Amino acid sequence: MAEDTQADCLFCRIIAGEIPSDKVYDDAQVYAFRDINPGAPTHVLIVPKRHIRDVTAPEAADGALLLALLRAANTIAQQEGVAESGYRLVWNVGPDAGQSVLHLHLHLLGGRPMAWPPG
Ligand code: DGP
Repeated sequence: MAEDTQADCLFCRIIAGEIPSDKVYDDAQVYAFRDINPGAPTHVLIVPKRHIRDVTAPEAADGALLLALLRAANTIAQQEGVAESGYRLVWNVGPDAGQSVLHLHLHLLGGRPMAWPPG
């Protein structure tokens, strides 16, 4: 996956603190904040601090970072009180999925029952 912070990337600017966000988690590799347009009572975006464009070109070297995202998701689910009630982790990829930001991010949604398959 591509690296480096991109000055014109919305999520890179949020991670850098140039654009305000409602932080819910922060560690050396991962930053997470509330989605500006929540689709559920809990809707958190879990983002690698290193700029990675999307999930379409993973490399072996990214394995530890992908694990860090999942570990952060587990921690956030506990923090948000949805670990027991359940939650959904979503990667949107491409136009049909509605992907709008080209900086890898995992959605964590919970706090209400959710239909499957999604609409
Ligand atoms: P996706 O569609 O998977 O690319 O998700 C991008 C999400 O990012 C979308 O649910 C809305 C959210 N979003 C876009 N701009 C901002 C912003 O400036 N702040 C926050 N907190 N979320 C944003």
